[in-house]
Amino acid sequence: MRRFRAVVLVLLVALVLSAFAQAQIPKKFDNPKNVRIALVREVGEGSFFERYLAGAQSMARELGITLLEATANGDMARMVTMMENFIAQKVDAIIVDHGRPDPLMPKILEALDKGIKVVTFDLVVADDRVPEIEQDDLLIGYLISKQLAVDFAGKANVIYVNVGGFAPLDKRDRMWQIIKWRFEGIKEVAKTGAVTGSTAADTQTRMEAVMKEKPEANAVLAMWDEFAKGAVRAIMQAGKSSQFRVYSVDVTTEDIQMMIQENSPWVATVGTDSYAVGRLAVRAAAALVGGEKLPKYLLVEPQLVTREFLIQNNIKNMDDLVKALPGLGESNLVWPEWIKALIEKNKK
Ligand code: SR1
Repeated sequence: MRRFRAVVLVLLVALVLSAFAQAQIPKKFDNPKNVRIALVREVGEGSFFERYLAGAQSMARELGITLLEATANGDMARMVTMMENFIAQKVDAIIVDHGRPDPLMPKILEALDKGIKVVTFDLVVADDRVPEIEQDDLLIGYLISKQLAVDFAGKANVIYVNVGGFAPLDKRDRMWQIIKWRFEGIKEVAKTGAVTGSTAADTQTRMEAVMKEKPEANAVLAMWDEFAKGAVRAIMQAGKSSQFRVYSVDVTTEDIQMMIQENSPWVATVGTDSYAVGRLAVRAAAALVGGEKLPKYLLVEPQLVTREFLIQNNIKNMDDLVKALPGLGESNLVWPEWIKALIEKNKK
């Protein structure tokens, strides 16, 4: 009996010690304000990226760390300079957000060499030390392209709005190519799109011209919500809502409001909540600084959202949508015990 009690006691102590060890906040976070994480972004325009940044800032606030943010507005040379500046400042981690691998890779390697942790969002990096966050863009491309093909029973004349050179857009494009191969009556009658800094307005102008050139078009597939906004405005202003159905990627409150408005041709979108993605990016960077080993691929699962679903469920904004589709809420990726403990500690 005495032996049994001793064994139970040892087990209990081990259990308590292991829980304590798991939740032990790394020394580096004794004064979390001294942990500096840089967020270097290629693109900042539009409601997706505004919401993403708000999410990143909220996570930094909860962790009590310092978030330094810089946006290159599409200028790759500027993005490289921003990386150099943050490396020179000896930040603890850098989140590299979009951008091209060729110019950025040397700077990523330099950062790693100097002990700076690196995580990317929407940038493919051939280095096992660098976790990549993405919204599972192959799945996004598949879900939205398939929705279009099935809704149109395999026959549509599609204006495709997308551009190459951005990792998420390239991945989505792969799936569109497969859907066209599978459904031969799905025709791409025109392709347009550019990322300009005023992408929605410029897409609207492009779309006005394409609609005149291709009067047979009856669908739009837009691989970014900024593209979709421009296309929807052009269609509605031309009074052609009944001729078109618009399919897109991303979802924000602004998108929801455009989808539910009367006569909106915007019928479906596939996306995640970029607020949760921004939070994940900062959490992942902090976890690396705290010594965690993360998986190479951190995929946030996207969801299909239709106009019909929004209207039926009286959804008017992202808060309503997350309540109706909880899978869109906080990501369950990268939650080591000590991060939870740090957040709790900061609440006191
Ligand atoms: C210019 S790239 C735009 C895309 O980046 C993010 O992946 C968003 O989903 C957006 O569609």
